[in-house]
Amino acid sequence: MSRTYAQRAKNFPQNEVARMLLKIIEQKRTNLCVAIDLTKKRQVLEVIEKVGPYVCLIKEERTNSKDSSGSIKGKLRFSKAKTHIDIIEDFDQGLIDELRILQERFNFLIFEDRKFADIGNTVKLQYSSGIYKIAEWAHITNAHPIPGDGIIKGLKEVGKPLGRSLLILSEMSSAGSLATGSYTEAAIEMARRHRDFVIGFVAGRKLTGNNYDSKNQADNDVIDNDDFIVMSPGVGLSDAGDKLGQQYRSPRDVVLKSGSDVIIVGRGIYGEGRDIIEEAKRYQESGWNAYLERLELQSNK
Ligand code: 6AU
Repeated sequence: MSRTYAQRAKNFPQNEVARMLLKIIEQKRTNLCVAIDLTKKRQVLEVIEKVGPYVCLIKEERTNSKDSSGSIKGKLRFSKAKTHIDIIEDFDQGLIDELRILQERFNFLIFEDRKFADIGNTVKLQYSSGIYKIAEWAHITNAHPIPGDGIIKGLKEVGKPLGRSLLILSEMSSAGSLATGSYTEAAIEMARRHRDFVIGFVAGRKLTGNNYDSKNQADNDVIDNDDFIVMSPGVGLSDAGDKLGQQYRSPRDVVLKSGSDVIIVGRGIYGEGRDIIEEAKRYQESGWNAYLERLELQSNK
């Protein structure tokens, strides 16, 4: 748990997406994933654009350039955009093309939160075909473990040749979730059986891995075969929840106390009346500071 994101890249020799993600997180100093649950193409792109200028300015900052007011702009705000492609009313290939352009410009990965939940043969078709062709453009997607190993095998047949990766939903942030106890344990076991495709979990806390903090560099060079990237939704700084069962915790709680790696934030950033740029900055700082605090705590042990 004490290892930096960059050091952990070696724990994912089979998953380029995991290594890319850890590298982006470290380079841009952000563990924030923005969840874009909006129904119009334009809205989706506007949210990305609003946060995007900070990311662009990081490139300028790297070369030490300044904006017109003479001040160096702040660091990037997100490393990963999370989509729900099937809620977009005016979806077309143009959206995917624009997403790709923004992704290259700002250097983030795309996570399609599809929550697959069917038998292997069906999810294979849902992942590769239909209108959305998710596997063609999403670096990461997710699946419920409820159907058993077949769901991972089916998705893997499509995604692995394309260099994609999968997260398993082993816990949920909503009140009354059934994904607890032995269900969560079984989900972890399932992920362990498919390390060549599964890079982590959607969960509220760290679930696996060696938590040791060795002072011996040789120990730290050993690959931790049980390391998974944990991404936590249900993160909010201003609200305790919504009217439909969502429950929020702070980035500090999620990253420092629960050892999660990525905070997933949606309405906390673009909800009504919010200043998207300011909120993205607030969550990025909060998530990153919690991570630094975690590293500090571990190294003092
Ligand atoms: O910050 P919010 O509440 O506006 O959005 C949270 C996002 C939504 C949910 O579909 C998603 O996180 N989510 C997930 C994911 C990421 O799989 C799992 C879960 O247990 N809870 C949850 O909110 O896009």
